Amino acid sequence: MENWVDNEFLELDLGDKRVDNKAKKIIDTLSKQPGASIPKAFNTGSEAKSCYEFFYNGKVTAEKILIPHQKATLDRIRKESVILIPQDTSSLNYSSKPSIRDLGNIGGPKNRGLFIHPLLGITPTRVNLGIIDVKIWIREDKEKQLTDHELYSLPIEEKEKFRWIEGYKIACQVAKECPNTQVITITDREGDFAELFEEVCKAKNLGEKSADIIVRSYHDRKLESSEKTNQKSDDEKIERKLRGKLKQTHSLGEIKFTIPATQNRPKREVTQSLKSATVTFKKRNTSNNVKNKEVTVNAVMAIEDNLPEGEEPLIWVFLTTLPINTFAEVVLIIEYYLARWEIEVFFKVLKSGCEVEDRRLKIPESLKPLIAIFLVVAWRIMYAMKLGRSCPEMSCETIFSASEWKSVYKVVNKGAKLPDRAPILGEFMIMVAKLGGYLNRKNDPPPGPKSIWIGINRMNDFAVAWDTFGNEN
Ligand SMILES: [Mn+2]
Repeated sequence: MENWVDNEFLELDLGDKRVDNKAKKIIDTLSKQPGASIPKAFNTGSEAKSCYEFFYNGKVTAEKILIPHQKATLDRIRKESVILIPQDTSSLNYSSKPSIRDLGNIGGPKNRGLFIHPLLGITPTRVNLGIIDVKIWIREDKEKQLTDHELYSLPIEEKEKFRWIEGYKIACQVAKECPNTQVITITDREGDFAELFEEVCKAKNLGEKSADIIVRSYHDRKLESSEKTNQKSDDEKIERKLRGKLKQTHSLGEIKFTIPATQNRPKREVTQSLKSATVTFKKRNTSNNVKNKEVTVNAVMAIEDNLPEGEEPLIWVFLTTLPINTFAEVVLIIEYYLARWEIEVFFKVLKSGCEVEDRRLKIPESLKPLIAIFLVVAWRIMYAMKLGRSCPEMSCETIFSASEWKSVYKVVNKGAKLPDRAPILGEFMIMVAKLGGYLNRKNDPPPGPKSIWIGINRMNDFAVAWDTFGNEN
């Protein structure tokens, strides 16, 4: 593969072939130097100017840029038997760029910026296959004028948290378009609200292929009681809440792991018992005529026993549509939830690696397509990094061009003769990471995204030099 951009953006359609080609050149250039400013990433002033014109022309949107990548992502997902779709919100802070107009509040009195809510496709072995969808929005200032009660009374479609429901619906769409793939969307505690579970139960009752879900629980919800008795003992009252009910179920087995030391506590060995139950939420009291639907879901608890004196027990609770009958099934739910971490890595690559908050296009309509490009660039960095680990035997030429691998090989190996064949990806990613400061000592963990994105930036300079000054074997 000489150039990944041509493949990934094969079906790009911005309404004019010349604009499409310009877009691909811009994506290619920015992906080679993810952290560089536009003037620095382009060789000449006129190229940089042409890049700005592209973003200011008013016809390029984030949606149109992402369509071909989303299609390519779905093609990658179709080959998997299970795909995890973490969704999460992050704010992009442009408070230090007063030249950007029309941004919105992002929390905190003076912070201005916008929000992104991406859905990623992650394999259970944690390879990021791409961006399934992203919502980019600016919080309207009128929201600040609503009272808390008015905000509470808005229909769910008008609340910002509706994005989680939209995300679930998109995951269901993926499930339909990938008939042989089990689709599981994952949210942190922000996804724990009744309307989302109502939507999930509705989709599950339709009998069509739909997405499964894992939500980290936030509320200790009241439950419908199964038997009606007149007298309530204390035990029954406990059982009517989610956590109480889970605590009273028998343990399916134990998991053990080590949590690292923090400033306030030493590192410790944790043993958690795993418990599970199927629960029905007590019907909500809703204002305005919202119909209250029955919600029955599976719940899982991992609870620490045998605590050292004075320690808070480590408890995780998850709500899910996945089966919870056996120890193995419950362990799998926890493992899937932990893979949600990849979306946090993604935000870090986007902000620290691509420096997306340092961009200063003057209007959001121009900033959004640039953000869309960096979403794909950030994915690309994670994809290359993880492919190096999960497919180490694959030739690095499937990802990198000849001038890229040859120049890096020469630099890292201090001018050694080039091999006849391109190195395998696992070895090559170590070379790229070494350019980014990775030391590769015996007990070092595998290289992380930071050494990879710095390495990719440097690799670009070497590849340009390779093409410019010629080379001898
Ligand atoms: Mn979150």
